[in-house]
Order: sequence, then structure tokens, then C-alpha cells
Amino acid sequence: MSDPDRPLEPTPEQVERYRADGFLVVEDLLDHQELRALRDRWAALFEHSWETGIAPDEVNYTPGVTPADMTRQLCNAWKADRVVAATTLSVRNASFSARLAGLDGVRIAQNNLIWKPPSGKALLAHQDAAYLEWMVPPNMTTCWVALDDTAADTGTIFYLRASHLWGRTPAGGVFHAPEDWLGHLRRSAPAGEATDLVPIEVPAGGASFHDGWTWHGSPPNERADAERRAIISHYIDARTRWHPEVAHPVYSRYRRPGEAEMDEAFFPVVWRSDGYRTPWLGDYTTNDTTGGRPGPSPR
Ligand SMILES: O=C(O)CCC(=O)C(=O)O
Repeated sequence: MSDPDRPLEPTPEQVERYRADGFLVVEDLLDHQELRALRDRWAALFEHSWETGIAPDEVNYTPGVTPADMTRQLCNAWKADRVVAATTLSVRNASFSARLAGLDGVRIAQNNLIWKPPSGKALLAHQDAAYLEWMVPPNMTTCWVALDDTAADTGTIFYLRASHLWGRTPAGGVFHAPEDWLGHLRRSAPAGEATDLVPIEVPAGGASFHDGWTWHGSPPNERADAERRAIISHYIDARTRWHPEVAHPVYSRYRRPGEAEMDEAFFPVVWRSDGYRTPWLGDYTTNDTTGGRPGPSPR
């Protein structure tokens, strides 16, 4: 199951379950070697040590400044670290996600490293695609991989089964450390809909995949002795375009003026059914699971 360089095909039953539930669990996506390599890079990344010398696009954690119980996040750390890139931009993760979504190809839109410390705070229940009005069309297919054994009481990701069929609600609420992580969901759920909340309990290296309109979030980590880390690849349809009028404060800086097409330098095509893959990815994602080159630590 774990060769990152080979396409991975879901079974017809997995596709059917994904389309019905809006998510799918795969208990053994990463092998021990890939898992260990990612864990070895983790602390250094959150200390702002960038192996490539390039900072992630968003850094929601500063050592010694961010309160200890906040859930930490780095967005697009694949630009900072090639071990993170090897998993995020793997043919395995991208092909499996695309096949579940019925897409002929996917680009990476964003990657997230989430670190919920012991007793760490919640992340709001939301629909990913609601944050993507700067794309045409707003869409997303996500591969979420646990780096620790997860349980309902360690603040794992929860999905609202079949909520991708509820329709599209504008983004709302506070994403990081909300008072009530289900508040936005409760205000948005269609009247009479059952709220079938499913915690994803998988061993480390286990994964879940979800649709961009599936409601999901994660409650506080109730345990004082358990980390809860995840590496997340948010893919989009390879044909996605820039919205001509709506800008994102961070990501629209990668838009070439006057052009609708997304630039493969920043949103590479990770997998396409005709075999195409953005050429520079070959050299960049070395799958060097020894931990990558030691790099400088600019602050
Ligand atoms: O890991 C989490 O707690 C939430 C992650 C998330 O929102 C996502 O993968 O879209």
C-alpha cells in the first residue's frame, strides 16, 4: 500500500463509500520508514528550521510566543522541506484522491501540518471548499494522514457523514481555538438533518480522504499525555482556474497578472491519468526518507 511513487487505485467499494459518506478511511497508507522520516522532521519544522531555506506560506506557530495549548499549523511546508514534499506530492496520495473524486488529474492547492499538543485546543468544524472562493470552481479533495495513533479523546478529525450532500455554506466562525467547535456547523445544518459525527481512529500512518464540501473539524485533545499530529494534502482539480475578481491575501500573490491558469511552479500537477506530472517534481520529491539535507535556520 505504501510506495509513494506508484499510483494507488481505490476499489469500486471504496469509491462507492467515499461518494456516499463524503469521506473514506484507509488504515495503512504510510509504512514505518515514511512515518519515521516525517516525525524526525516535525520538531525542527515547528522551530522554523526550513530545509530548503524557503518558509511555508503560513506559519501559525512561533516557539515561545504561541500559547502552549494552541493547535499549531504550517501551510505549504512542502516548500520548506523535501521529506514533507515527498509525502504531500506523492503519486500515491494524489492518484488515490483523484480517483475517489472522479477527477482526471489534481494539483496541490495547499498542504497542512497540524500539531495538536496534549490538551491542545479545537479546530472549527467547516467545509474546506467554502474558503476557496478565489478559485473557479471552488473544489477540494483532501488526504489527511495521522502521524500518531488517534482516538476520539485525542482530538482526532471528526466527519459529519454524508454532509457533503447538504449544500454549500459560506465560511464563518473562528477557525483556530473556537469556543464551540461545532457552533458554525449547528447554525448551518439543514433543519432535521441527523448529525452523524464520526471520529477517525486509526493507527499512525493511517489516513482519511474527504470531499471539499464534507463538514469536519476536531475537538480539544482531552489527553495530557498524547500528541496528535497530521500531514494533510489538499488537492484541487488540475483544471481549476483563478477567480478573475476574488483574491486570497496569501495565495493570489502566485497569480500571473491577467492570466486565469494556475502556475505549475506553485500549484504543480501531482498526478494526471494520462501520466503527466509537473516535470520539476521528479527532482524535488526525492523520497529521501533519511531526513533530508541539514539546512539553515533563518528566523
Ligand atoms: O486535523 C485536523 O484537526 C483538521 C484538519 C482539516 O481541517 C482538514 O484536513 O481539512
